[in-house]
Amino acid sequence: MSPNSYIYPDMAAQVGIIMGSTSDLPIMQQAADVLQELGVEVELDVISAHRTPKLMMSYATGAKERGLKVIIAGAGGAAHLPGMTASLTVLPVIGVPVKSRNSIDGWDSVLSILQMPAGVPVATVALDGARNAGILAAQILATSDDALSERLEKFKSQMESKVMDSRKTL
Ligand code: RP5
Repeated sequence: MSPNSYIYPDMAAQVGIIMGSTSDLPIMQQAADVLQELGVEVELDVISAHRTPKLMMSYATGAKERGLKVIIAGAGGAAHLPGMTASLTVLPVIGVPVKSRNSIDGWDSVLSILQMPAGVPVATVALDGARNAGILAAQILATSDDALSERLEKFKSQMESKVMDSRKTL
């Protein structure tokens, strides 16, 4: 398959989750898991800004046309995938800095994703914060999806109940 004509099978996905390497998967899976809990269709792929730049370009430029609404991009070290993806699409991009094996201490991943130039925003979550990236993606989608908004309300009240219950165990 040519990297310039990459065809994704999951035409129903609303959120595209991409990561620089399979080594990011244990973290990035958490975004997919929470989105699935919330009933949001996702697609998951490995796309490297440095090792497969043409694939990144074709993914990012075709994402909106394929029906994606939000992209979550995770990478570590010199983490250029989220920012470069954001430069190629008008879809909102949520960046997940990963504390990867080539990361010095995590700050390199955080700052590479966070410190974007004016005009090209990436909504950056905490180091290894893929679960929050998934929740934020759902919240973005929920601005035009009442059923999802309802599910998010439930999700939040379950979190509240858990904390309230934990107070009783102290
Ligand atoms: C980044 O380099 C990837 O996103 C990953 O976090 C890190 C290490 O990649 P591998 O050497 O494990 O493939 O580009």
